[in-house]
Amino acid sequence: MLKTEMVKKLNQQLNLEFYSANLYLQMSAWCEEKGFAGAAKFLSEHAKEEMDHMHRLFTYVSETGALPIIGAIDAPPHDFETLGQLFELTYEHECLITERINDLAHEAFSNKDYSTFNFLQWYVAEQHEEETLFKGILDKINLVGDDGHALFFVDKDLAEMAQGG
Ligand code: OFO
Repeated sequence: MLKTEMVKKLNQQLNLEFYSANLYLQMSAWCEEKGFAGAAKFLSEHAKEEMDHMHRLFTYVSETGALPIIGAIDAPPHDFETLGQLFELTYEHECLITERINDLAHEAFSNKDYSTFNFLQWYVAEQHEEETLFKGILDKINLVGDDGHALFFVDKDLAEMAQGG
């Protein structure tokens, strides 16, 4: 049985994961429109992963006998300056998610809610991976700058990364 406050916080996170999915899906549309087909594929695949993050929380809240609640999800931005700026935002967003997960883990631990603390460990590991992944892409883009020719190859890399899951 989860504490009311913990249910509320887990539901907030559930909705934030929904937002992450929408954000990346929306970003994929911008990339597609600008001709970055690889980045579009990568981001739309990643949006599916975010839906998985959402579902895991949904199932956990439900299994503990509480009610998962889907609220109003903020509209993500749909206009970006450059591919670099877009990936800058993805990295910032992942850092924000990591902070939220850490806060949740801290809350669970200090309330001796070891079940939730244990459940959150998957997210702790996942956030480490996601930060590394997005930082790597951002570094690559920053390295080549606005050189269209080089960006073409970065985009090809992203298509391959999407292929590999
Ligand atoms: Fe990208 O990790 Fe969930 O939100």
